[in-house]
Amino acid sequence: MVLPIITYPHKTLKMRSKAVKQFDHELHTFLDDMYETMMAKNGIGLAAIQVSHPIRALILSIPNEKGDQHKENLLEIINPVIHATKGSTLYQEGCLSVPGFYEDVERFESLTLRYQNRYGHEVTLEAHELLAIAIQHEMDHLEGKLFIERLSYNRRKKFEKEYKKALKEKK
Ligand code: QAP
Ligand code: CO
Repeated sequence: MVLPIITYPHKTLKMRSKAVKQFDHELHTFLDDMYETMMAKNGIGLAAIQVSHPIRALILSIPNEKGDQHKENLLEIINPVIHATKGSTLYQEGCLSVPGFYEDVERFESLTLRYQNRYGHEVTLEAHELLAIAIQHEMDHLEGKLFIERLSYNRRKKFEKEYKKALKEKK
């Protein structure tokens, strides 16, 4: 089932998400719905809060060299904690909850992540490049933070102006 995605400035996006405690059928169905939703909207990452569910779960489907997304490469990341970081990098980010706007954001270049999969099993992951960037973007959602909050004052103003204009034109 494709779920509705909430968009900025929806207040729910500012909520801090709660730890997942039950790795049951209900969670699995929800993760499947998140996947369907992300693919339907042409996303590479989605946090549960973006479909109004304030739990510490996110999914990532990073495209390969050809630009194809394969279900075998789907990551379902629950209760993640970053244990080490290295370097810094700039990448032009977007977000399904901030449609139509893209801007450079500074992130760690690589990181070590510990999380649980859909069965509650502990996983350790070394992430680099786009995967590392996407993890940081999605983990911000768990804290109620959007990438636009990481822009400089001037770029944030540019965003507010462009976004409001786009919202008006949609009506
Ligand atoms: C987060 O973002 C991300 O504005 C995932 O009209 C972004 O999937 C991680 C999207 C950049 C790493 C780098 C955005 C689709 C998708 C839009 C997305 C839009 C349609 C964003
Ligand atoms: Co996002």
